[in-house]
Amino acid sequence: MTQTTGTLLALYRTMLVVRRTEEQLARAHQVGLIHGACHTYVGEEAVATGVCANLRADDAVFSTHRGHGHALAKGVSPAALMAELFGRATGVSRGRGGSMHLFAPEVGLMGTSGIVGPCILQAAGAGYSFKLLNTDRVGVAFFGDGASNNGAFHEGLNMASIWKLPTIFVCENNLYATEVPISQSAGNPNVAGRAIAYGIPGVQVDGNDVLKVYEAAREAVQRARSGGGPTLIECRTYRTRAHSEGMRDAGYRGAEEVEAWKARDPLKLLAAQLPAQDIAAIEAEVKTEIDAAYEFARNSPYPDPATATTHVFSEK
Ligand SMILES: Cc1ncc(C[n+]2csc(CCOP(=O)(O)OP(=O)(O)O)c2C)c(N)n1
Ligand SMILES: [Mg+2]
Repeated sequence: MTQTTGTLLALYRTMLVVRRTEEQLARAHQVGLIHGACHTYVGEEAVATGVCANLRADDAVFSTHRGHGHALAKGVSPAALMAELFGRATGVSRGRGGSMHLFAPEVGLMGTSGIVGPCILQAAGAGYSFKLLNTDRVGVAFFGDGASNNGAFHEGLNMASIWKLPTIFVCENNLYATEVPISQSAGNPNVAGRAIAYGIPGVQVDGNDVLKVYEAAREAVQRARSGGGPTLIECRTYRTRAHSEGMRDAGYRGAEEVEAWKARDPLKLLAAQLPAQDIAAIEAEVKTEIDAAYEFARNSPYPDPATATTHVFSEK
């Protein structure tokens, strides 16, 4: 299906917001503004962008340790994301969560998590709830190739299958779990092919081609909303920075492999199909937005120590 130039430009803009935000976060990590781990999504932007472009704010996304791109594509602002990583009161989780505890129910971001795997079950649970409530909302899990070897994958896909849940399982297969290649960790590295075992549709797409992701997600979302049950989408992609900022990025993959994937950068691939002046205008707009987000985050206050025990328990 051919998409309009407007759709392509909107997809490009979202990918660029994710890219520029991550680059700014990486610099901020280097100068000590971010405490704790910071797993960037550089190179994988097409996945969150292509999937979330098909979602509404009342659809629920459950994410991972590498969740900044999911948060941004689902509607969290770069300013609220950066402030959160800087530990500021204006952050999306009021500065208390950091990179791996981003939570914005108002836009359907139901949490990033440092625990690899449970997001698969949470998305199945959301699908179960949406079905019981008789809505057409969908639950989406983003997870890595590493998570696909976790027990949660089996339980989540099986339950979603037997109960025909409106859940979409998006595996971001970037070929490595930290430094372990999927060829060494999976008896069957064809993740999409495992869908057969659960009796659900499974599709493998080029995860660096945002249009391929967009179209696969569109079909899956339509199926889920209309009562057709879950889908597994495997997106073949690659992270071009280290597993986490500050970690070494050598010894487990070669420079030629990284360069080959950089040549298939998702932004470059889409830009090649769009007018250069439109791309330049989006670049300028996004630069202004990210610069302002950084200033906002850097100048925001830390939470008041007197409030350290608020938001710990539910307050009626
Ligand atoms: C249950 C659990 N086991 C192990 C870890 C340690 N760990 C953190 S990230 C990671 C790799 C995850 O790989 P993958 O799912 O492919 O995601 P990617 O980092 O490639 O995006 C591991 C093993 C963890 N956080 N949680
Ligand atoms: Mg991985």
